[in-house]
Amino acid sequence: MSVEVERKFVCNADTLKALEDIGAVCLAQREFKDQYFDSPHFDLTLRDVWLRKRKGCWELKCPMSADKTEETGRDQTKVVAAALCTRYREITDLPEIQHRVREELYGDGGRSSSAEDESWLNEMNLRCFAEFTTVRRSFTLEEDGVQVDVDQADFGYSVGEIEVLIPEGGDVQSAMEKICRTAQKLGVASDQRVEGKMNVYLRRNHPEHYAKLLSAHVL
Ligand code: V4E
Repeated sequence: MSVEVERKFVCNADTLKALEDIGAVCLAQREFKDQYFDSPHFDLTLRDVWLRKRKGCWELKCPMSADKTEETGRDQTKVVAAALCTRYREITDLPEIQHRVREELYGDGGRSSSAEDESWLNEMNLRCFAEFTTVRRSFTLEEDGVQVDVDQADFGYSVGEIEVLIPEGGDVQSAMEKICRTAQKLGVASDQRVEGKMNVYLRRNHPEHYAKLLSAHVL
């Protein structure tokens, strides 16, 4: 299991040029469809748990709370950097995903089914509530392990992400510092939190649920 530490930024016409200027190398451009699933009462997303299918593979993102390795103290720069970075555990092993989802919904892990068999979705009353396609350009930077994605979603929203993947229990503080340095080099180090694709999608397509997620401080 890995932890994704990530900061979003606003993309504009200058973003690709700025990436080139700081020596970012384009790894790939690809297109993928995301389908997000939840129960009828949105029990997963209200707990900040995000179940999705991308290119035929299941992925679960669960929040990772700030831990004691993140020593922000009174250093205002670190406090802001920590507030702007999200940290989520990413689970891609299907039996583990099913176990976690069952735990979230029913408080018990239960049995798991095979990858081909999607009856578990019906069993847990999970339905697709969001579906959109993204064109993503991915860049890598010389700085160890920093990836920058520039996303264009098919509902007319574009956003950038600076991300570092670390192993579970890895150094979150150092990941956030790398992200911060990259944001500064790119000229996108605003102290405003930038909305992800899902925020915008939900505000437009599920305004009631969006309002609940805001009230629950998930978004
Ligand atoms: C974690 C999360 C959601 C699930 C989608 O996560 P996101 O990182 O936005 O996905 P994507 O496709 O852009 O990147 P990838 O997974 O390919 O790296 S939807 C909302 N959240 C929570 C969340 C939040 N509270 N604040 C911000 C800025 N982003 C996400």
